[in-house]
Amino acid sequence: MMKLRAAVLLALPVTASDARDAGPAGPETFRDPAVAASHDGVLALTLAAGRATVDVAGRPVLAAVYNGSYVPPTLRVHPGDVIRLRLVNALDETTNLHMHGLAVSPVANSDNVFLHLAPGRTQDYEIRIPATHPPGLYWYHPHPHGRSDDQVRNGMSGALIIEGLLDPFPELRDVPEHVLLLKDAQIGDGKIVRRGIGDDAVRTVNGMRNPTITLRPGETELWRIGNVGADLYYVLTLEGHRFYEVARDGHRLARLVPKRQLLLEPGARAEVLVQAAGPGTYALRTAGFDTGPQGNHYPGAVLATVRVEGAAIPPLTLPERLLPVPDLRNQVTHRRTIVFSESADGDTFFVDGRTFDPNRTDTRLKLGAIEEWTIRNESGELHDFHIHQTHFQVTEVNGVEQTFDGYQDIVNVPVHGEVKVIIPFTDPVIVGRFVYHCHLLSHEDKGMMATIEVTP
Ligand SMILES: [Cu+2]
Repeated sequence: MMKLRAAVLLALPVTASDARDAGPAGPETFRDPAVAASHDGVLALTLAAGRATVDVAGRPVLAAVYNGSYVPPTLRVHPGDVIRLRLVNALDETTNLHMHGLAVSPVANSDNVFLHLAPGRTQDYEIRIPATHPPGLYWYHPHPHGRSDDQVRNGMSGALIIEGLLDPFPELRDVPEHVLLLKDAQIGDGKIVRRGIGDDAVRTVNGMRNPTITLRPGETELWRIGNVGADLYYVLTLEGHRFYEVARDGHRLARLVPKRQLLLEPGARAEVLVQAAGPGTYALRTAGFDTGPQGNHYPGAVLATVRVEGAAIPPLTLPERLLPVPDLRNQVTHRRTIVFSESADGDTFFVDGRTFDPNRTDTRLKLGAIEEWTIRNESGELHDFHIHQTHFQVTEVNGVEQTFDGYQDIVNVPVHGEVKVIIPFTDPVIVGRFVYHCHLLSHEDKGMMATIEVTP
């Protein structure tokens, strides 16, 4: 055990200029998304996809959303629960539903992205969460090839939490928590519009622009932060503070990793402990970002203002170690290489030289395989690799061995570079056919997705 609180105060003294840099405080007080929680092992709910005028950054915007809200309910379930979700398609286009990051069945009316709902149709999904499922932050969003980007950009994405992340740690299990869903909106004439990636994007947290989050000096909170937008990267900093990363992409790390900066690729999540410094005002920012010579660059923004005030709370002593996570190196049964590339005009995107075809099976393997995939990016812009139904261990980035702290389900693939990941296809629940793709959804929609079949 070590006292991290002292490190926060001593290493990062808060100055007057920090407070000035925070920018104008948002008029809104931070609010968590609404919650739909399971009872007696069942979460039953209806999500209606349709166009509605919703509140985005404090103004009315016409958007395609779930249940008339830019930020739909956070689904909270326990391992072993079942989600019975009725999806109503009141849009004038096809949609469907994906549970990002869940290790659940990809067939029938479970997490099956090949299932599509025509306009006017209703589909009952049943998602059985295994009793051994890792606790943490996941998310849900539509996944109809060709329309995923537009639907998620409109606001069709929400959080899903499997309870129990901090349960093994008595000193942490009762810390207050918040869900911070990062979305970016391009707004014109009172509706969501499409511009170049990142151009004039309004960055929001739970649909609010620069809301104020208030903590007491020394108070510790768990922030579950999800990048649930379609295409933008977030690089988060909180003035005068570090993030203590507990989990990445819904997978608890083996240790609490202190970070001054959190990179959240499209689709990625980080669950972090934040321990408030002394009284003051601190900006939660995302930095400007450049995705490469063939890519996009866009400015940063203040996402939220953290106000620390009131009576001080004796800071918790944060544990250094969490629980061991099995290292998959030395267990690899097979190796393969996946190539991301794109056409010179940047309008068509390929996996292994082909665009997505739902009727073709690109990769076949047997349950029990633990594979090392080299994912190579032959284009001049970033892509982020994601595979459904399972997590992976990142072992190398551009030939540099990576520290092993835990698993993830999203990894950035550097421009003209490569990453190595080890993917376990060992959970019998994932038998079936599913997909892997770039999670910049505009790239996925333009072809950068492939199919995989796991057979018993
Ligand atoms: Cu991409």
